[in-house]
Amino acid sequence: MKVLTPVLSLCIAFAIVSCSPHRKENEVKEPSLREAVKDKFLIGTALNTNQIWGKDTAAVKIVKEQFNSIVAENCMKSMYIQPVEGEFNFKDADKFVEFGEQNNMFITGHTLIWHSQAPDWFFRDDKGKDVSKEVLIERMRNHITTVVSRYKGRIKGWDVVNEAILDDGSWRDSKFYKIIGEDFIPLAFEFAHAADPEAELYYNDYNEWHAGKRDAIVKLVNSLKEKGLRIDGVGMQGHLGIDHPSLDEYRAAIDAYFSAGVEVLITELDVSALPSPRRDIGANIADTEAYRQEMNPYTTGLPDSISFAWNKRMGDLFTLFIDNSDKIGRVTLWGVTDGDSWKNDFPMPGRTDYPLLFDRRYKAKPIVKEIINKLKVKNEK
Ligand code: 9MR
Repeated sequence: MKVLTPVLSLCIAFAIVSCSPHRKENEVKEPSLREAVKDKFLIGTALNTNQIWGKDTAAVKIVKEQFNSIVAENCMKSMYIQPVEGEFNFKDADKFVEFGEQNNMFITGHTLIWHSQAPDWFFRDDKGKDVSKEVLIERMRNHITTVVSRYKGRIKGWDVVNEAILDDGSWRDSKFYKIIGEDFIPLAFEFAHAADPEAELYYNDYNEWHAGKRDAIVKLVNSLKEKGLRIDGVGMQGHLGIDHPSLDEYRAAIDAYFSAGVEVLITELDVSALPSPRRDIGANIADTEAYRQEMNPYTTGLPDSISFAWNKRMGDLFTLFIDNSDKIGRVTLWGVTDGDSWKNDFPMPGRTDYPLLFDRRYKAKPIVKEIINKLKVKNEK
């Protein structure tokens, strides 16, 4: 080996020192959400088909870096997955599950039984009349069994029934309820469990902080348990506004579900920054209103005051979730960027809303760092 000149040796020594861990201490990369959250709860996002198929590369990058759990925003709903009786279309759903497995993510199936986005054939006979109770039960059994069995052991949790209860605690008068009665819920849970006994099973709804709805959901959980059926969690969708509902109402609902013996999942979180045409807006897509210019005030960006209020609200919600992480299994955002959000069209079409953690240019909002800091502080305690 050649003898090194003193000058060269000095240069090498300098290079080693500058690469040493001490020198790098100030340059430590911020952890991502998924790194900072550790095992407090899963942190998830809904994926649309552009993301599932890798077309929206910027969003896919965010999903892989920041989240450890995914749910399909639309492609597993019955009108897409079984548009015609007996003809299943698993193309998007297969790709979605593949994405989750390749990235080592917890995969949730959304949703098996929902009055909305269910194809008409589900409830009708060949003369266009409502089918009998027996026929609808068989259709439910076949749909649930086929879909859940296909992803047995791969999809770890299912939104089995979605939005069956109204804010006042009464049953929604859906076709499932009209034709079968309230038994459609235990039946759905029974069929899902039979198809994959290992999968977690959830009831999922919006406005579930509303006292009437909350008490009815607790009653439902108890009755499923009394029947010996499996229910692991209540999904609180979390389509919220800046100042409504109160954190106390939200906390009371988390406590109530946890006390009923199930875990709480925040399943579809978004916080609208826009004025709301009415209170308790919820998420019933039939409740849309005609566009009004004055209800769409921030088309070119949020004023500082609203941005501040939005940030505070999202921060307060995450503080609540972190403080109650013993009761919460997962927090899932309903989309990656503001541009993707369904809130741009609900409850009024064509507005510009700002409900998610990443902006329209795929940039993390300041709240992302704040949430990471909150998680870091909690980790150190
Ligand atoms: O975000 C979804 C949107 O793209 C669809 O058009 C809409 C149709 O029903 O469903 C949205 O997601 C809903 C979810 O599946 C269930 N809870 C309410 C959500 C918002 O409507």
